[in-house]
Amino acid sequence: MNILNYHKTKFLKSFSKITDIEFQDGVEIAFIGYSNSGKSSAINALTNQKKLARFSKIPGRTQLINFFEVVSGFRIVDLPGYGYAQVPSLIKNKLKKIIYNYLETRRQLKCLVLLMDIRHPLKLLDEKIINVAIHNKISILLLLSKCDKLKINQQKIQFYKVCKKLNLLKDSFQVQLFSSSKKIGIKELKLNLNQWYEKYITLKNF
Ligand SMILES: Nc1nc2c(ncn2[C@@H]2O[C@H](COP(=O)(O)OP(=O)(O)OP(=O)(O)O)[C@@H](O)[C@H]2O)c(=O)[nH]1
Ligand SMILES: [Mg+2]
Repeated sequence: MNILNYHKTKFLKSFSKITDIEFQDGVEIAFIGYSNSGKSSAINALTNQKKLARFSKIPGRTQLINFFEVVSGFRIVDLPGYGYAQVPSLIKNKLKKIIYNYLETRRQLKCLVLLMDIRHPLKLLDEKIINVAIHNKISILLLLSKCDKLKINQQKIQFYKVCKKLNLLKDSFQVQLFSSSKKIGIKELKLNLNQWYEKYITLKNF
């Protein structure tokens, strides 16, 4: 297996409009989820860099589509979060449009890493995103984020609850526990990303 050095990931550029994105070759994996679910922190944990993706206690921190390059032709994308009540509705609608536009039109997007706070998984907008991804044939990995906030037995209960609910969607998803602050699930995340990368390299899909 081709081992990727995630710690060598570099920031490329940010865009506010899909049509402005200048990267055409290669494939992308995007981190998506409710605002404050821990997307930017997860990218920092994955790459073992403290400030690669900007994170914040204030929800709505990420308002652009941020591109990072793991290796030539393989990018990680940090998307703005959706659905936070305290973000003004004008901005919320703008962000929503950017996210859906990106999901529906970006042919380089092959996989989504969907982060859901383990205490509130599969909320309405998460289910909508899952359906859009299924419709557009984008693979999904679900991370139950901030799992350090729950005791181990509670983590298991949440994990099985999510798996059971997902079974009803009759599609196969991978689900894993994740914590950026306690470094839980990072090895598994890397393995999953490696597999996707290998798959697209082998298919010479770009
Ligand atoms: N306890 C705990 N807190 C976390 C974890 N990951 C992120 N946080 C905290 O959650 C808050 C939001 O993290 P971000 O990474 O900025 O979240 P985001 O999903 O990128 O947010 P937006 O950019 O607003 O969409 C920050 O205060 C982080 O420190 C985690 O694994 N455990
Ligand atoms: Mg963010």
